Amino acid sequence: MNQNEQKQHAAQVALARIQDHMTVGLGTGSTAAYFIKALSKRVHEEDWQLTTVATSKESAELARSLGLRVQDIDDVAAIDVTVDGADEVDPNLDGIKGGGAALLFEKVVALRSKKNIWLVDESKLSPRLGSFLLPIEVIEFGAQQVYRTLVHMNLHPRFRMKNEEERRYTDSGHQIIDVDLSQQNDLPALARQLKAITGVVEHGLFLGICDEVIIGSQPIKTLTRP
Ligand code: ABF
Repeated sequence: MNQNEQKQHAAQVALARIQDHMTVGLGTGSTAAYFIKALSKRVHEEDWQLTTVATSKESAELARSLGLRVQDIDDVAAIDVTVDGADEVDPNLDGIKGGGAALLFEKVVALRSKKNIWLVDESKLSPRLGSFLLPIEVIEFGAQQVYRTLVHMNLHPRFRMKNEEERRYTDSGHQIIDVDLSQQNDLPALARQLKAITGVVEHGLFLGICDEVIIGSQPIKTLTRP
């Protein structure tokens, strides 16, 4: 199976985790998009009464275009399960997210969800996080100062660019700085150091958050948090 087939396969399997009347968090990225499409088909087939909370404008627009009910996170009592993609996952179900520049809303939704499921193709699996650059979301004011701090932390930062001239902005109007954590040995400590930098809003280290990874291989493989 190629990557897209694996993503679609994982999305289909994830449907088994969804029931009528649930509130479902919708991730961002191509794998999450496959899930949103599969979910909308199931909702219409079964006439489910189901609410969703999106992690980006992109996912909200896709879900609404497919007839799913999308509510603001502050308008739902709880989120039963959130289904999202990831950029890199290790055997402990820790991961790096934010390749799609949606890490802030993804982490807000994930931390308010009773269960978090990530859908991946086999290319996302790593014995140790660091193959994928770590995205850090920073406010625009003083972004260059944060960049300099990250240089001094030996993280080899680079601004996420939309094109040759323009920087990429998030749904919140923030910027993204991607850093290399391959030389870092204590990721929980790094996560704390990054959050302590004034101007850093959030980072893409999702540690101890994911409950189940569905790998869209044939046959399907799942990893669950012990
Ligand atoms: C999203 O899933 C992002 O955090 C991450 O970048 C993306 C993975 O993208 P894709 O599913 O397109 O491979 O949650």
